[in-house]
Amino acid sequence: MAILPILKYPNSRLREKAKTVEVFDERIKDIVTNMLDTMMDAKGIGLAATQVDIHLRIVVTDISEDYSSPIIFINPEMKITDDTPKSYTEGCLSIPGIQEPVERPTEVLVNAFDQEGNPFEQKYTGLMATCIQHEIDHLNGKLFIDYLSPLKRQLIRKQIKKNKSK
Ligand code: GNR
Ligand code: NI
Repeated sequence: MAILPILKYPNSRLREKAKTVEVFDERIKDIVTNMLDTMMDAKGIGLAATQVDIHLRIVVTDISEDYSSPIIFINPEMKITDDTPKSYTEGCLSIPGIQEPVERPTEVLVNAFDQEGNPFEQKYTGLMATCIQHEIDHLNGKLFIDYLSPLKRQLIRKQIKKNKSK
């Protein structure tokens, strides 16, 4: 059990593309446990392995109030089942202090494996649809601020620099 350090923007490792998990062994279970601990410690609703500098296609989420409903996604694949744009104010543990609205498809169908290597398929709407799209983006080296206008991104970069120096 361990709390792992979370990479912070603009660390270039957040831009790496994570690799497919090929073998479901104890090492993967350990990573999942440590990611759940790290997510809870940071009070997040999701965490991608990329954010803890592990470049494997592993995501953990828990949108419940009391962290009683974790969902583990290994090698997640996503299909958009309703592309109506839905706006949600997003934040990211790798970009602390920044919250901005982002539009994403309303409904997605996700295929993934759990930590035992069992496949599952589930449709998501609402906060969970936003969350899983945000997490799969991390596995592909993409951040929510990439969806904002260049002007807004520049303002955020300046804000982060300013916060760093104080
Ligand atoms: O904790 C998180 N909250 C959140 C809120 C709105 C949209 C997405 C998220 S995910 C974020 C945790 C995180 O950075 N996961 O990568
Ligand atoms: Ni994030």
